[in-house]
Amino acid sequence: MKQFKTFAAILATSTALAGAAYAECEVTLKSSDTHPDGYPTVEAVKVMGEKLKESTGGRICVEVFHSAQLGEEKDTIEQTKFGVIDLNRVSMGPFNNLIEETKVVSLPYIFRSTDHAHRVLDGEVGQEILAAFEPHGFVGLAYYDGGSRSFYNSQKPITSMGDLAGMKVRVMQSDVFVDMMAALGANATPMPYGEVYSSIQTGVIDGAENNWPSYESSGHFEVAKYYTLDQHLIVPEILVMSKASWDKLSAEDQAAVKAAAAASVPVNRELWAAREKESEAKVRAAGAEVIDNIDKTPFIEAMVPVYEKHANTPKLKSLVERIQAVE
Ligand code: GTR
Repeated sequence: MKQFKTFAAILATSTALAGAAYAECEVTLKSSDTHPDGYPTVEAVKVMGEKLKESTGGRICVEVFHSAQLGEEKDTIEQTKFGVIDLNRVSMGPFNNLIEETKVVSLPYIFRSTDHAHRVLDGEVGQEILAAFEPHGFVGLAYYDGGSRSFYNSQKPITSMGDLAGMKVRVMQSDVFVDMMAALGANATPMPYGEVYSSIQTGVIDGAENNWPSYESSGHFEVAKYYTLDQHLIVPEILVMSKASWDKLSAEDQAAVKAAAAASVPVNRELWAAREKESEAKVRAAGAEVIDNIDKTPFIEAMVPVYEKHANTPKLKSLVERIQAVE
C-alpha cells in the first residue's frame, strides 16, 4: 500500500535538497504527479525538466513531486490554477467538470485504440483541446499515454455487463464517469485515487477501474484480483502549466517550456509501452484473475445516453464527430 509522508516532512526534505540541487536555477518550477517515482509520466516530466534546463542554459529547472506529495489531483488542479503549483501532470478526468472540451476525450470508447488516440491528439483536435485550457487558468503543454482502463473488483469475475449490476465502483471525480457507471447498471463512487486501496480493503467499494500500470503500482491488484479487460476508457494524461506561472516567463522561455514538453512526449510513449507489458505480467504473476475474452459490444451500446448527455452542444458534438472521422 502507498505510504504518504506528512506534508511538513516532505517540505523539509525537499527544501533541504532543493537548496543543493536547484541552487543554480533562477526559476524552479514545482511539478505534481500522483504516481510513484519511476512511473512513465513522472519520468517524462523529469526529462522535460532536463531539456528545459539545457535549453535555458541552466536558468529554468523543474522539480517533480511524485507520489501525490502535493495532494490528490483535484486539489492540485486548484493549486495549479492559483500558481501555487507550476506544473501538473494529471488525467483529463478531473478536468471534465471544469473544462467541457476535456469531456470529449474522456468519453467511453471514443478512441478505437491507442494509435487512434495518438493520431487525434497529435492533430488539430488535440491542439484545440489544449487551447481550451487557457481561459480557465492553465496552459495545456502535452499529452501523455494513459493506456486503456478496465474494471477490477474484489468480489467476482465480471464476464458480462450484467455482472456489474449494483456493484460499487470507484471512478475519478467527473460526472462523465458517474454517468458511465449508471449506464452500465453500477453505482459510481467518485473519490480521490489515494483512497481507493483502503476503500476496497474495507469494503466501502467493490472495485475501481484503471490501466495496467496504475492497477499494479497502486497495489490495487492485491485487494481486487478480478480484472476484466473491457477497455471502456482511453483517457489521455495531460501536462499543464499554471497560467499564472506561465505569464511570469518571457516569450522566449515560454517557447522553451513548450519545446521541452513536446520533446518529452516520445519518451513517455516508449516508457509507457514497456511499462504496460511489465505491469500486466507482474499482476498476472501475483495471482490477478484476468477476464480477457469479454464481448465489448453491449458496453459500447450502453454508452449512447452518456454521449447524448455530455456531448450536448454543437461544438462538443462536432468534436466527437471529428475524432470518430480520424482514421
Ligand atoms: C491513473 C492516472 C492518474 C489518475 C488515476 C485515477 O491512470 O494516471 O492521473 O487519474 O488514474 O484513477 O485517479
